[in-house]
Amino acid sequence: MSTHKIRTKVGIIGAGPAGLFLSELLSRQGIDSVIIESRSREDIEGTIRAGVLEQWTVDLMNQLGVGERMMREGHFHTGITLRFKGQSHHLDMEDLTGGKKVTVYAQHEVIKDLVGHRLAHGAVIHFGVKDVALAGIDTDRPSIRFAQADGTPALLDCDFIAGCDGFHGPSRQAIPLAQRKEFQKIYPYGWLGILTEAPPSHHELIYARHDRGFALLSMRSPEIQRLYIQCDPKDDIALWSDARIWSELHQRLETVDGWKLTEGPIIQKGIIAMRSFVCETMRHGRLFLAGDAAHIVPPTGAKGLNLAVADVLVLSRALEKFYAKGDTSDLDGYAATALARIWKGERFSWYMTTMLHTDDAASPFEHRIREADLDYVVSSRAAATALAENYVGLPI
Ligand code: RFL
Ligand code: PHB
Repeated sequence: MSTHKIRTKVGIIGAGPAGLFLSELLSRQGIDSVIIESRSREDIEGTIRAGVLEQWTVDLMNQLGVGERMMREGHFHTGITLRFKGQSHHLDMEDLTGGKKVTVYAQHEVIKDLVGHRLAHGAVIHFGVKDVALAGIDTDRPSIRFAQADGTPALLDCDFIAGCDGFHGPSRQAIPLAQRKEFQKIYPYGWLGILTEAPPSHHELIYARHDRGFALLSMRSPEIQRLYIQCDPKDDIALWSDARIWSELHQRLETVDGWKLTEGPIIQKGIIAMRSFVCETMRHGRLFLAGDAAHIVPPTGAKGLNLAVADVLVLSRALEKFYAKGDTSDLDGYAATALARIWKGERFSWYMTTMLHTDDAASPFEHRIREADLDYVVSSRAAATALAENYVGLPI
């Protein structure tokens, strides 16, 4: 079978939030790109992941003309509730941050909006590709070999490669191990997440710390709730019957007089492990890593998707400068610029995770410190403001 040869300026590996936003941002500047994605369109548009968008991510979607459905179907909250020691505390993010809101709009809906918009504007996205291999990243003519969905071998020849292929993709692995500077923390917690056909039990998100473990109440629509409970990351989902899940959710969330959790059929459930990870080597020759390919956060701070979009905003501006003026300075500074914000997202996600989860291995002293942290946030405007400005998104 003869090889299908394709030429573009930026070869993007991965059609997650990072890859799709990058392709959209580049097209605005007349910079052509091609996306290759290992999964099918149906698969990426149906995978349940993130829920919370930072204010500037919402603004960016609107600026790019892909925010219309989000503005109609998203949930816009003024704040969040922290629940612990039998009490609820509302953090008014809008008040604390000068008007920024908490937007709940599912990641797969963002993906649908971006894929639809990109394809309607003539973008090339190869879905269902296999055997992706990067070559020549140390040269000024890098390329990506892959097999198209029908098996035809293809060679994508480009000026730059954007590795937007998530934590398990091949891009980061293409950088020699000896040259990668990586940092990692594995947590002893997992999250069991469910979707349930029941109207939201509360009009905003509730983050609950409880002796039995953390619980989070979120939502997807007026008919669907998204709920999470802390579990052992090695737990088998088969051991979690619906009755056991509801029992834990009731115990961890119904700690405030008169508040009731609404139940409904569970339509999806799964367990995820939690890690913090940063590969500071976000650039190697003509390969640039963005999003989960370069860094992972535990989901407690609702940061991962937003960090991915921030990376590609920085990268798109640097590429724009290169194509407009031949100036490589922002490409050279890409990792440093992106990392300054990424580490703050890592810190915040670690802080929220540590403060809200129960850890059997932690000492009684550490437990008291976590409780003091929560008490501080709900009793000091300065502490609440620090949490709020991180939650709604630090400046880019
Ligand atoms: P993605 O979304 O993983 O996309 C990578 C894409 O690359 C494809 N791929 C390949 N393509 C071609 N060739 C290969 N060899 C490939 N290998 C992989 C994959 O199929 C995929 O389509 O990475 P990206 O774009 O960097 O985006 C990152 C976000 O998806 C992630 O950080 C968030 O989902 C994290 N996250 C949250 N982030 C938020 O900002 N707010 C939240 O509220 C939030 N909640 C969450 C979350 C993640 C969760 N899970 C399931 C991990 C809640 C949960 C439960
Ligand atoms: C979600 O709705 O999926 C969600 C909300 C808040 C988080 C994480 C996930 O911190």
